[in-house]
Amino acid sequence: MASMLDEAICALISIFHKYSGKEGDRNTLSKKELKELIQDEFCLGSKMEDADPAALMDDQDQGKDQEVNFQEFISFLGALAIYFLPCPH
Ligand SMILES: [Ca+2]
Repeated sequence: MASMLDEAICALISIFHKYSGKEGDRNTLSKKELKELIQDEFCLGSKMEDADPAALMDDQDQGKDQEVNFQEFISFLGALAIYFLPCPH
C-alpha cells in the first residue's frame, strides 16, 4: 500500500507531465504550460491567482533557457511549501 508521501510524489510527477507534454519539449514547462499549471492546479490563496508567469518563470528558470524542468519545478514547490509551513490548514 502506497504511503501518503508516495502518493504525493506520484501526484507531483503526474501533474508536471500533464502540462509539460502539451507543447515543445515534453520534459520541461514552457511559459504557457507553466501559466496553465499555476492557474489550474493552485488554490493556495489569492497570491497565486495574481501570479505573473513571466516573473515566476524567471525565478524558477535557473538554467535561463526559458523552460522549467522538473528539478526547477520541485525547487519552486519547496519554496512555496516553506512559505505555507506555519499554517498548513
Ligand atoms: Ca513542454
